[in-house]
Parts: sequence; structure tokens; C-alpha cells
Amino acid sequence: MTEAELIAAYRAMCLIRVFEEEVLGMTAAGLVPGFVHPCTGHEAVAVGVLAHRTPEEWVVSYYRCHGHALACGSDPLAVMREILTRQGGLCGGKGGSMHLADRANRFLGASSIVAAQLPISAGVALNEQRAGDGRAVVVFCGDGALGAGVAYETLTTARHLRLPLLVVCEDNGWQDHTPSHEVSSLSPAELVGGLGVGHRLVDGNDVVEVASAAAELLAECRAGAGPRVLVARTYLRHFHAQSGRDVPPEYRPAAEVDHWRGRDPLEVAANGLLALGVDPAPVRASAAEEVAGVVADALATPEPEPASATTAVAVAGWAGPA
Ligand SMILES: Cc1ncc(C[n+]2csc(CCOP(=O)(O)OP(=O)(O)O)c2C)c(N)n1
Ligand SMILES: [Mg+2]
Repeated sequence: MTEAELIAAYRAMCLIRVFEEEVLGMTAAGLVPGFVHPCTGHEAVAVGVLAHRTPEEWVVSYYRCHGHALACGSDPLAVMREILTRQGGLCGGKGGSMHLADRANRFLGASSIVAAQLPISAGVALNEQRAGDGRAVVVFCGDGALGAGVAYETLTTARHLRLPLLVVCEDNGWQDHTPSHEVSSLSPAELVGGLGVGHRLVDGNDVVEVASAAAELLAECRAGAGPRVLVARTYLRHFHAQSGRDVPPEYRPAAEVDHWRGRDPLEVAANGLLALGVDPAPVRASAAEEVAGVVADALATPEPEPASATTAVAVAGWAGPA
């Protein structure tokens, strides 16, 4: 990464972090309908991978999707309005936190059903392969999702058809309230390796390492080598579906939390900037200032008119179920 690229990546990561912290604060205040799955700690994965997708390439996500949408280029105000279910939200304020989608930025959508995004993304990759334009598709998933039956089917089918699909596994070591090692004795990399799918294991808290591996894997996908998996080892700073700013202390071992707090992706990137002689503080401050404006605007936006409930929920021309 060049200095300018690292500054841009650091700013994007800061924006996601502050955005998520604001969302958690508003969740605690009862302002956010439904569940919120924060991505604090995962920022380097979203920003590093999406630094290398082209604007025409589709991205598919899961419920922990705010950072993915923002890193795809979605307007932070439209994302915040969607999470708060307000007018002008990405989906008209009808989808909420877990169902962000932004066609203009080729963010196909997020699924709240664990692993459901994987076969969907394989279908998109099949479409891209048939179009023959050399585009790849990026899909994000958790480490638990790779244990689902559809993950096996997606990877084996994608390998057989040589689909241009980059699966990005955000391996945070947890699956809801259960540590991953209590669910499977195979790591994501072992599981994927066993299926014969090419993969890379990276430090998901180092945006430079993530970006460089993603660039290589995306190039392989575009060149017709078949699917690839990027396993990014990381950690969630908050917890699964948190309803306030503070992590309940009984939830995670303190030593584990401390270990990962010492490996914060924002600090890793900030240290990289300092090593280049760049002060990260104003970069972070400008991201925070932007988010403060977004929060104020979104909170001042009214909820959708009830009459809009039936608009834009079906493909134009579709007459409804027979
Ligand atoms: C099909 C299905 N089963 C169960 C759930 C409940 N659930 C939501 S998230 C989750 C854990 C997923 O863990 P992982 O894939 O590691 O993603 P993470 O939440 O850690 O990002 C479960 C079991 C669900 N949403 N969908
Ligand atoms: Mg997980």
C-alpha cells in the first residue's frame, strides 16, 4: 500500500468503528429497531478486501454488514438512516440493520440466515462467469458459517465449475455465544483445504496484509482459476448482537479480550502511519466528525410514510404470487 492508500484505509476503518460505536449507543438508548450485529474489530477485513474489488464487482454479505456496505462506498447517511429505519435509508428504511443492500455500489445485500449468502454469491459468480467480463464476486461470511451444509455445497460446486468467487471468512473464533473450538475441531483453513479450494490465512487485523492477499486471490479468481477463500483471523470487540455500548463482563474471558485489545486493527494501521511519519490523529478526527454529522442528520429524519410500505418491495411488473 502507498502512503495515500494507507491513509484512506485508516480513515475508512475509523469511520466504520465510530459509526458502529454510535449505532451501539443508539441501540442502548432504544432508538434502533431489531438486532444489531456490530463489526467492531473486523474493520481491516472489510476495508482491506474491498480496496481491491473493482466498482463493477458484486459484494454479498451477512448480518454483520454495516462495515461491508460502508467499505463498498455506500453513503454513510443512507446506511445510518436504514439502520434507524428512516426515510432515505438505503432500502427506504424497510430493511434495517441486518438487511442492507445498495445496488448502485454493487452491494447485493446481506442475509440474516447463517451461510445463506454463500450459495447466492455462487449464483452471481456463475452469472459473471457466463458474461465473460473477467469479474469476480466477493462474499463475506463468519467462521461458523463455513460449518453449514450450504458452505460445503457452495465450495464444492464453485470448485467444480471454477466460479470466480472470493469467499472472505471473518474468523473471529466465536459463533453467537459459543466459542468455535467447541463446535468444530477443524479450523476454517483446514476445512477449506480439505475441499481442495485454494486459500490464504492472514492476520485479519492488519489491513495491509489483508489487502495484499485479497489482491492476489481476486486476480486468481478473475483469471479463471476458480474460487478462493481468504481466512482472516480477527476478533469482535463487542459481542454477537449487542444491545448497548458495554460488553457484558460475564460473556468472554477477560484474558482473551485483553489479548485482542492489544491487537486492534485501528492501532495496527495507526502504527503503520506513524512509521511513515504521518500523524493518524487528524485522520481519525475527521472520520469522527463526519459520523457525528451523519448521526445528527439521521436522527432528524422522519420514519417512512406508512403508504410506502407496499412500494419497492417487488420487481417492477411482477403481479405478486399466483
Ligand atoms: C440458519 C441459521 N441458523 C442459526 C442462526 C442463529 N445464528 C445467528 S449468528 C450465528 C453464529 C454464526 O457464527 P459465525 O458464522 O462465526 O459468524 P459471526 O456471528 O461470528 O460473525 C447463529 C448460530 C441463523 N441466523 N441462521
Ligand atoms: Mg464467528
